[in-house]
Amino acid sequence: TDDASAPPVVLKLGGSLITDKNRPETLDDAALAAACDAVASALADGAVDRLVVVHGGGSFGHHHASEHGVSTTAGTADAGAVMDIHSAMTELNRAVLNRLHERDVPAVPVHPLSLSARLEGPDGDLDLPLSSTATLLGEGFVPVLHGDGVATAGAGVTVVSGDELVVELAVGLGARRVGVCSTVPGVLDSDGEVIPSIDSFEAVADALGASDATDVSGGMAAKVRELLALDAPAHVFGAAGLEPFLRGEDAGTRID
Ligand code: IP8
Repeated sequence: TDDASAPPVVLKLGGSLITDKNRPETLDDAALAAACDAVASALADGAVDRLVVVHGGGSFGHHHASEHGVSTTAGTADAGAVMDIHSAMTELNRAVLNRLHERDVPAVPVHPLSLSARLEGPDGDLDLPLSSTATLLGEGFVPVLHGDGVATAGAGVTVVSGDELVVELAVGLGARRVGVCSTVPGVLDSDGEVIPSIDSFEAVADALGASDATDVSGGMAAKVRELLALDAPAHVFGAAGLEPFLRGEDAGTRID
């Protein structure tokens, strides 16, 4: 645990998990508290020593983004629109931080809008410098990033999703394990059953209703494809899987 470059665990808390998606800018307090409890106890007893948290937008970011017609590929040149999205997301981020602090987790915010860019336009790669996050980790903090606006060459500001951030962080920091916690208990097959383990996209493409070639619609198929490409094992699980995941056990669907 003294090795400053020890690989971290990267955990995404889905926006749908920690907010009430039916009410604008409303937390799901019970779900957020339970997630923060699991994080705090895993850190306190050493089950996890280095952790980066990412959270999505849920009922905070998404309605502002869609009101202004902003998405991961459609940008805005309107500073007011950028502020609506960013302010809602920093408000959610503050709520997450507060609840972690209440449990003595040394969480600090890292805001992607101030850090990141799409240098080649909306379809290009995300540039996410990681020196601040890596140094914070080395100093014993738990960086907490979030879906946000992101400067995008030729398009103003687009949205960066929590899922994109998870992939960048996992690759850039050489994550040990990646966890994606949402309201679904895992990747589901066409009968609604959790698929325990996925090691190739072809094996599950039919079950996910996705064509191997094109998947612009995103959703779970795109997520699975990106998580498969990582070196680190990834798990997709629901609230009940968070504690086992943080303890190093399999939870939900293992993607590796
Ligand atoms: O909920 C996007 O993050 P996501 C957040 O992870 C915004 O897709 C700014 C709409």
